[in-house]
Amino acid sequence: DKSNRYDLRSSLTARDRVGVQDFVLLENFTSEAAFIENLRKRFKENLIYTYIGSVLVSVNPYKDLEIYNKNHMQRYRGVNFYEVSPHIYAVGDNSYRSMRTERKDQCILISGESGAGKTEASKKILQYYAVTCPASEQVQTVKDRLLQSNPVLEAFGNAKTLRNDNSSRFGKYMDIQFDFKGAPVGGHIINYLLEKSRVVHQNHGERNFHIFYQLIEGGEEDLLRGLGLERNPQQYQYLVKGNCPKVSSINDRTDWKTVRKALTVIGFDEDEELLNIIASVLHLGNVQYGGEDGVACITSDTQIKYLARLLGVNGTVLTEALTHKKIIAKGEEVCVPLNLEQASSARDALSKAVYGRTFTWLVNKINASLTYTDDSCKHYSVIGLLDIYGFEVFQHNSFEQFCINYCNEKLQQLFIELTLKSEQEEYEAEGITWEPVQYFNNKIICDLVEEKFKGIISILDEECLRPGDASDLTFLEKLEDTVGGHPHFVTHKLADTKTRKVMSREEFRLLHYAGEVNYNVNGFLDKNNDLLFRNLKELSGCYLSFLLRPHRLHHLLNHLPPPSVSAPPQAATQFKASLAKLMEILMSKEPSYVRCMKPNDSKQAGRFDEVLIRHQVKYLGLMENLRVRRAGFAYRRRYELFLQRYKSLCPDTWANWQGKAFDGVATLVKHLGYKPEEYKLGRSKIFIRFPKTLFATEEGLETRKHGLGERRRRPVAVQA
Ligand code: AOV
Ligand code: MG
Repeated sequence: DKSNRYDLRSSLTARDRVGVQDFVLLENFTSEAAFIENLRKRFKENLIYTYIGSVLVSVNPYKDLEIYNKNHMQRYRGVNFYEVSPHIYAVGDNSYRSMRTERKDQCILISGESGAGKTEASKKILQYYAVTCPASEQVQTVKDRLLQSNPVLEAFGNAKTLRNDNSSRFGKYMDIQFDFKGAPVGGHIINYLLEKSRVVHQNHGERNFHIFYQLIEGGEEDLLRGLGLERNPQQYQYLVKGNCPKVSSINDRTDWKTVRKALTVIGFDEDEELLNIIASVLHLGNVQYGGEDGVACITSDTQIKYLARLLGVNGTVLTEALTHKKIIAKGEEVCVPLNLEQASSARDALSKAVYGRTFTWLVNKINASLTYTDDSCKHYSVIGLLDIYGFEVFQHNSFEQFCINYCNEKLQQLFIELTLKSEQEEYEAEGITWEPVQYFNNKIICDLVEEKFKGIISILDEECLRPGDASDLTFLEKLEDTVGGHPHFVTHKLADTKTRKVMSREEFRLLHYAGEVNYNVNGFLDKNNDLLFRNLKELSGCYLSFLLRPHRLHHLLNHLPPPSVSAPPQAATQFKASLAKLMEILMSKEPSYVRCMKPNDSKQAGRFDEVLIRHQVKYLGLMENLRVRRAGFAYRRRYELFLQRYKSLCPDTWANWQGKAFDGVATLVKHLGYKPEEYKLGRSKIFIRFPKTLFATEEGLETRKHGLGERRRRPVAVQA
């Protein structure tokens, strides 16, 4: 639909008000101030999307914009980037078209800090495919399931944090599989390290995972009675730690209905058992200990009764497991009583393990429902969507933030490698000389975290495995000894006086690409070990086996570490390995990028906090990105497309150019009077060095359209 096309001309005429839709068209492209001014202008006009070449920059509007309806989706179908205003749909469509025409797997990498809009962006892309891709009846089921997997995973894997009311507490990579006709026929999700500690503890102002509140606020009377739950989140120890049962932007009751429905669409027939588990975790949190001489005993058996019933386990066995640990001494199994502290942490460890495994199980279940069963059509290509937890800094940062921020560091590394690499390759492929651009490479920080033997994770593992006096503090000392000299690592002892004032003796500070974060080492060893006492492990095995029909049992058991034969890899090492695998997956595909930004820290619509934005522009490397893009040439376009657009400007190409597109373009630019330093002709594309050249050509097009009599010259054209 050509009438809808919002192209360079309209951006030209309205440029003063709405800025440029692609930063490469900025006159003063090295000026950060000009960059931010362009963002601000557009943001004020509700134009939250802007390109840097093919990278989409998005600023969270914190309000619903009327740009996501079906008409909008249709407008972006099969249309080139420059012909319509920038949009997340354009990125989705572009990847889809590349997949179809070049038959190459694609991936869309969405990055940005916590609350910047990554999860929303990934949902919009999925919706775009669900609406615009061809579909048979069977495909419709897959589309529905793909869409409905979101509310389910968000209920169990998202929570309110201080940064974001709907913060993803797990990383998610989703493949959407397409058949040869381009219809989505299946999907597959890989989840990364869920923040399990949230099940048992929340910082002030934060909540547990949404599902708990949804169940309590929205669950039907009968259901709650059956589960032994009261309609009051304040009753549950696991829900009161953050002192934040309600969130104004969240309606737990309606969300509950949405989740229930979504579970049905996915074909979930065991939601009763699933809810039993969720309720059990709440009951488990209310198990209180008392006791003398340091020996823990359970003070009331109300919870045990519920737990025994809900989980179908023997109450006595459960009580024993929550107050004792089994160890092997001299080849024999003995039961040792736990003290109060040990017993509470055993209880919490059980809750975390149960919740974590239930989450994994849920993902597997969704994957099973997204598996394409028709064998006649095995050939598909995929588009992968990556939506991870964003970079985050709190007052108190722990092991979880360490993992989350490390993950962001890896993703930034990938962005740097691939954008620079692909740009370089394009110049090479087109036979044009490449001029390198200086940029900060965060590989040095990735190495600090993950290097074999001497990276932070290795040192952490070493302390975790070391028998004797290993503790969180000895871990910190080891860090000082090993990486103390690293330019991106600081501790209280190593800091200058100014930094020392804002650091405790239990912290180490990493100078991440996105900012400085102090990590408190308290709990690092335990969280990395992620151990369950033997008997709890056995118990949680049968605990969860209840959830599963026999034929599915093996599936879950695969996720249980083998009972203490050899120690499983530590949490951080597992995470590192899964991230390495993720990078491999992403490298094998053709990437597109969405860089999300947060306009303010108060989740407010219309507020553009320049300091905050400047910080993000810096660390996302957007200026470097732009400079690389502009290193030689601001603009490039395939000969065919360039000719088609501007042929009317030259009498020789106007009517019907019969020759090669290359020759047509050569004739055209000669006629237009392009100077040799203004452009280069590559193998398949014309490269234009300055935006003003292109603006002048665009202006010519406009003048032509309005007739030669009424030449409407704009300031930019005078400049040009
Ligand atoms: P995140 O995924 O990047 O943070 P979200 O996608 O959850 O951030 O966005 C946070 C909130 O911002 C959403 O709940 C919406 O209220 C609002 N928002 C984001 N994008 C849009 C949009 N395009 N239009 C309207 N509102 C939007 V995290 O998961 O915390 O890293 O870890
Ligand atoms: Mg998110």
